[in-house]
Amino acid sequence: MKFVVFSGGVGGAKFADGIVRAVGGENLTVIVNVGDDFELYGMPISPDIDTVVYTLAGVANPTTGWGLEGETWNNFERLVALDAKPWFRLGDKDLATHLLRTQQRRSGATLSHTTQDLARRLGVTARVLPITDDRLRTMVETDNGMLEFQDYFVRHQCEPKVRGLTFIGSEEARPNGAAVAAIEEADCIVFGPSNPFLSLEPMLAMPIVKDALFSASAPIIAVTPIIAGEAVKGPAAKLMRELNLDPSAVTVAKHYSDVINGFVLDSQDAHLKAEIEAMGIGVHVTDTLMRDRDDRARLACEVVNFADALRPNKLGGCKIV
Ligand code: FO1
Repeated sequence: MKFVVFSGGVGGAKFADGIVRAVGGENLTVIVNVGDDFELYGMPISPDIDTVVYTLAGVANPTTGWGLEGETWNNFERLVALDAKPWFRLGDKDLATHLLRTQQRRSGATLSHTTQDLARRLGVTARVLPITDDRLRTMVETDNGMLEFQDYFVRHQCEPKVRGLTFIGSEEARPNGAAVAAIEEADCIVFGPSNPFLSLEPMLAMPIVKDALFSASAPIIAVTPIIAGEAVKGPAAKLMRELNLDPSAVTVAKHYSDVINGFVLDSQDAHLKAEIEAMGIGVHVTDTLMRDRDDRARLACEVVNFADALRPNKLGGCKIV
């Protein structure tokens, strides 16, 4: 069984962790957004990659979802004391990841290599692949002008009104060959409950990735990141309103409708099922909120069984380990 999960940060990472428990890490490839990546103090930072790796390693910060558990902030507080006005919180432990990656990248290693290396050091069994080793950057067009993603998301706390999104490099960047092969060979592809516009769209905006999804033989299932008109985490609903879209699961399904066969809808939105089915998309209704690790595994297992129902050749279901 070969599973592929497309992930941004926290939501997709938690779902991928559930898939590991449902089918085993050796059967999972997580393809991760790099549109949020940027440089800080000369160090390359890959927030979504780190969130996925830390979550799969069981060491993610349970409160924030990003960064490491048991973190201390001496370095950040020192920068404050030096009046360096830091705005992006790199914890003391997390800093080790960035130092290591900076050293490796300066020696010529690709982001794929540094990601694989970090995952191995942390004992992650799933394969974690950045969507590309080339430059792909999300730019947010706002009332305050064009902002780099982390400038919008962290420095400005998603407050500026969004007018549009641009993914620099989406046309030119070469997708990760292993990611394209994983899509082609997959038995099941899932778009995790990440922000469809900020986290998944940078990857889907890459023509070769979209083409690979169009020709994939596996069912493609999206898990809703919107419940009862609100995002589980982050600015997805606010962003949708600012882009004049109705912040609902139907809008998410419509957004993905050219590629997906299945949609996982939250029980609170069960009344929207028929509207999504009318787009020719199969719908599974369940509790999609992942409060703890058991929720992640239960949701993942339901998605595996839903995928099986959508496939002509059955995978044989799922048992949580
Ligand atoms: N998000 C914040 O809201 N504030 C932060 O200071 C912050 C620091 C940070 C450090 C390392 C890391 O891997 C992620 C971090 N994030 C922070 C999360 C991250 O910037 C966003 O959640 C993602 O880019 C969106 O998926």
